[in-house]
Amino acid sequence: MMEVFDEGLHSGVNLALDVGTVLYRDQTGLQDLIIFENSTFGRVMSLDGAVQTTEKDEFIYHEMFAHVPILAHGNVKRVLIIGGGDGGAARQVLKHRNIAVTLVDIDRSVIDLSIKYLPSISNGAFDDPRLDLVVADGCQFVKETDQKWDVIIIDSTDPHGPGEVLYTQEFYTDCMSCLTAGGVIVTQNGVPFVQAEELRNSYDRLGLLFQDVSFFMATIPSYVGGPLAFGWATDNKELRNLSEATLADRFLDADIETGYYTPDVHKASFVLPIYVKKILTTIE
Ligand code: AG3
Repeated sequence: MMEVFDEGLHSGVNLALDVGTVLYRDQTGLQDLIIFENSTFGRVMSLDGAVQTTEKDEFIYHEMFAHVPILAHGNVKRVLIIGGGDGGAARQVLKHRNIAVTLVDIDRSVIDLSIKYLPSISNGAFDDPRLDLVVADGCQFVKETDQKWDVIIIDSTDPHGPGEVLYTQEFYTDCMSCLTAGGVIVTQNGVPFVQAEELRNSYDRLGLLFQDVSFFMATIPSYVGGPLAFGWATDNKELRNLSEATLADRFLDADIETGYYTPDVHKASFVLPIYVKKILTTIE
């Protein structure tokens, strides 16, 4: 009998994945980490029982996380990634010339094991001289730093365990204070169909701080329950309403290869269906 990985992240709906070879399974000291082979997704990494990333579909998540804010902003020099120890977001950011990245992850083991067992995801990002790696608590880091960034990517786990603090008002406020004028914060905000409360909480909390707060979505097959929402927070309202032609010019100029992102996918990703809009507007 083949072993089955049962995700157990949400109540009432479960992702079950066939487990082939198990490459790593242990406690990192902070989280329960497993990396295994699956015939559809390739190598899969899970933390505390929740799928974080897979070899085959990581490009969707990481491309949208990086290229949407960078190309919307248009003049990004510095990007801060909180979490993202697999290096996937960093790899996408570093596809852009002249951008420096600071990556802050709390768990050194996630970085080391991702480099070892999921090398295609970072694909050398950790050796890039433009990347500054900091192994630290992201919350403390944004509270204490006096540096500023144009884009902050909060590539967190879901709001349980060590990732929970990365959804608080205090953390968002500290992030805001290390953003350059007109900068953008993007967040991993869960799958709205099964994580409505998380979406609403981030919307309300970010809404207290920024002029323009919204979400864009993408379907990542290994995240069960429908499309995932990425949070969008900035004081520059124009960034969400750029023409497709402007985005297309920037994309062409960036000269990067993608497997999901295109300027029209970018535009369309901000169109929210009614069930998601209702989560954001319903008064309880
Ligand atoms: N961070 C997002 C994990 C989302 C997990 N949610 C889920 N399985 N529904 C992953 C880190 C990738 N760099």
